[in-house]
Amino acid sequence: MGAASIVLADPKAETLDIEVLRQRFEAHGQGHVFEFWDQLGPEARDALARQATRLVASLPLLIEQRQAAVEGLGAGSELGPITPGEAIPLPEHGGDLARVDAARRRGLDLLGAGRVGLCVVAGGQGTRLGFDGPKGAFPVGPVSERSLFALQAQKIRGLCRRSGHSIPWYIMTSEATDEATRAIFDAEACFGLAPESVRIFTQGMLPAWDFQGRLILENPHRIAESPDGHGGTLMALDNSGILADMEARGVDRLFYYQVDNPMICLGDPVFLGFHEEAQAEMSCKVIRKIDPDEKVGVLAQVAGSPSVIEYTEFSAELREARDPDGGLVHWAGNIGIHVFNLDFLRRMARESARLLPVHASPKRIQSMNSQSNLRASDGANGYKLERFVFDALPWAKRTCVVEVRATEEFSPIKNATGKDSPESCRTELVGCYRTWLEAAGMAPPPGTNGIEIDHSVIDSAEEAAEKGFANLADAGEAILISTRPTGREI
Ligand code: UD2
Repeated sequence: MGAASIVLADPKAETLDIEVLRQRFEAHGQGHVFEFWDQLGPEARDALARQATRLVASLPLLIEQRQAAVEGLGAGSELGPITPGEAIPLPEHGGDLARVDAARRRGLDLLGAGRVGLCVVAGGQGTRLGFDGPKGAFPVGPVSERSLFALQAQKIRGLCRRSGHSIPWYIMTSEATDEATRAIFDAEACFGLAPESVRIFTQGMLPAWDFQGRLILENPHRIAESPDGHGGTLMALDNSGILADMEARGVDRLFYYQVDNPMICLGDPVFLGFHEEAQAEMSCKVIRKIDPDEKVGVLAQVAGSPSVIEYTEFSAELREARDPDGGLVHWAGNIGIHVFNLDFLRRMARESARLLPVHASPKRIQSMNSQSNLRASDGANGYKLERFVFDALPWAKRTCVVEVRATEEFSPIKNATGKDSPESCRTELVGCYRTWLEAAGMAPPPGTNGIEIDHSVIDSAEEAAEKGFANLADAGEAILISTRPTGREI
């Protein structure tokens, strides 16, 4: 890639002169973004000049990366030799229980030393779910309808109690979700967490392009942009001062996860412990894929390095390949849960614009001439670009991949109905709570159609047993049972 010397524009930099901007955009075939300049008023001119100033330095790199992304669409097999990923297996797949115990102890030590922070990526717009608001506000509690954010905050309160530390929670938003997310955290008083340990920060944006490789004008004074993908976390953590905040707190491990999975084992000590044992810079949790069409990226060795290939970019031939036992050859599904070392985050923050590729997805983008450029096959009029955080994996000096059970840790809310929907997710949550209660000798009464457990009090079957409640009534608000008809099947 010939653009190693490119430095991203400083957002606080002075606005460049319009003639300088015009020349530099024209030099890259993008002069059309100033087509309406003469008709714009002072405010609109200022807005466009500021946006153009922010984008200009990264234009050559983006043009190069966009081209590579478009050429690479659906071309997973051209990445280099692809072999199955290597992971620390679950005990039922040959893993060693004693090693799991040792990892758990190591992870608990890290948590107990206050060295772990949590980062949730919550900048996505949840288009498939069709929810009007940040996905973190989606009501998921099977009885109380508490939100994804509220449920995660309970888990964090439990984690803080067990580790004896106030664990920082970093929440990444995008332009689309920032204001509403901040309002929710204000209204909910940070869900009972210490406000100084909750930090909301915002990811960057990337410009959208038409099929001819031209920037799209959303209106006469704005170039269309969209959130830069969760790969943008790496830059945003630094730009927003979160890395400095981690350092100031003595936090040097970041547990990263996606907002939409209420089954997440937050701050999982076993995962943290395996990461430490491997002296890894970045780690990744995977589940065993059963169905080749499951919408999770695949962890594989690409040209000898651990990498995730997104499901949209993995060829059908590789996706469906089976081993002699009938299992999928590429079985390791990425569930978007990582641990990062602070040093690695610092390195990647500086380099990620160059080192992480962009991925292009055809989309309908608001455009001044969107009607004339619509593609008949899918109604798209251009590409949105994103960077993916898992593309940092090959740049880590050491990595660690750990297999976990989908039934215990993974039930994301993605779609309005069917698989990975609110209904399927609540059903799995209730199933999980029921197991915990039964293991603790507190079987829910007949007719129960909703169970909910306060994770700040009980966060596992073991903890349910340890509490020693004589019966469900003893647990008070910590265990909610519903026998009311809810109109939902659970
Ligand atoms: C993601 C993974 C997929 C698998 C799956 C598991 C990608 C590209 N693919 O698929 O491999 O792990 O999740 O659930 O991630 N987000 C932002 N900013 C953005 C874009 C997304 O914060 O600009 C967040 C979003 O809020 C969510 C997470 O990233 O928490 C994943 O985004 P998604 O739900 O669009 O990803 P999906 O389901 O295509």
